[in-house]
Amino acid sequence: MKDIARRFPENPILIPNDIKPSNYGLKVICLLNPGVFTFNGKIWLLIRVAENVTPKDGVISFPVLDEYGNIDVLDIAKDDKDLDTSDPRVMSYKGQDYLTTLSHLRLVCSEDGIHFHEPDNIKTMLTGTGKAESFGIEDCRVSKIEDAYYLTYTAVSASGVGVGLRTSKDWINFKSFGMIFPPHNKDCAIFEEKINGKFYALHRPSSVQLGGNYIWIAESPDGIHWGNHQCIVKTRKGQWDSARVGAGAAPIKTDKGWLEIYHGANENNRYCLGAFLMDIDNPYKVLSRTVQPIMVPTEEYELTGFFGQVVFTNGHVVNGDELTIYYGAADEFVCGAKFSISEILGLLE
Ligand code: MAN
Repeated sequence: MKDIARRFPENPILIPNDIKPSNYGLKVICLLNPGVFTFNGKIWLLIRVAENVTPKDGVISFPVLDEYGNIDVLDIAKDDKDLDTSDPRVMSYKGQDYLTTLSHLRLVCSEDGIHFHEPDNIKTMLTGTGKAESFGIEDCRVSKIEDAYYLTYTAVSASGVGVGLRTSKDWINFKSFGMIFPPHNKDCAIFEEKINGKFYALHRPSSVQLGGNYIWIAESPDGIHWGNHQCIVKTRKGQWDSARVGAGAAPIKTDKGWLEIYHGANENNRYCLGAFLMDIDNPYKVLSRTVQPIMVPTEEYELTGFFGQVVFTNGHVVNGDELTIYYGAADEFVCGAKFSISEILGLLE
């Protein structure tokens, strides 16, 4: 299978040990799926930090935020017959699903795009707040529209998985707009330009019965209230993206149209990346899509980890023809890879 990614030789560029836990008694289990943006002449990652309490013998601990933002821990014996441990990411106990880690978002910055550090003079941690985020916040896309950054992230709680929105102009003050796409929904990326005066966003509602895990598009007068939802990209039977598809970061403006890098997974939960192209004036119209993936998990750090066989991106930097994606590998490490945009455009069919 053709893989056209040029991976950083330094990969993984961040591993769980590189980041201090958010609180005493917690352990960073995974660093993954960073949102990416440029600000003050630097490249920034808004990383998903997934934590748990220090492991205890014989039990699995589920950390959850209470209404004051404090962490409550539910301990369940590993051999409890009501506990289903088949997925290391989410487990069900007596009919209720719990996440095995609690995620928050952390800012790191870099001068060269390879070596990242936590700055000391700004607020670097964004945590779940309120009932809809009690199981944490994850996989943030950062879109810069005019002078504001729009943060769209997965908000998780016992009531479901939806998309939360916060905005900031200076990364010190944040405005929260609550949940903009209710459950079940994730993978929301807002276009970085208005088209004919309207905001556009890709998002991924899911249906367990009729329908599936497909990419949808919506429009909005203000970036907060969304309507005219339409399904534009579906899973493909028997292919690498047969089980679910979801948008990566904000679409890239090219002279051929809006180019979107997306993830697709098959029935074996192998996550690869592909691309599709939307019409420049009417992004509801998909012009073409790659048949083969443009990136496949092949390296040791992509094949083995918290959840193996995963490359997942929700952030990138564009510099002329060069696209640098940052991605989560095996749901545990942060990595980088470069692509040529014209090469990706050449693979669209
Ligand atoms: C899936 C995985 C997890 C994530 C949950 C909730 O199970 O992507 O990593 O925590 O969904 O979003």
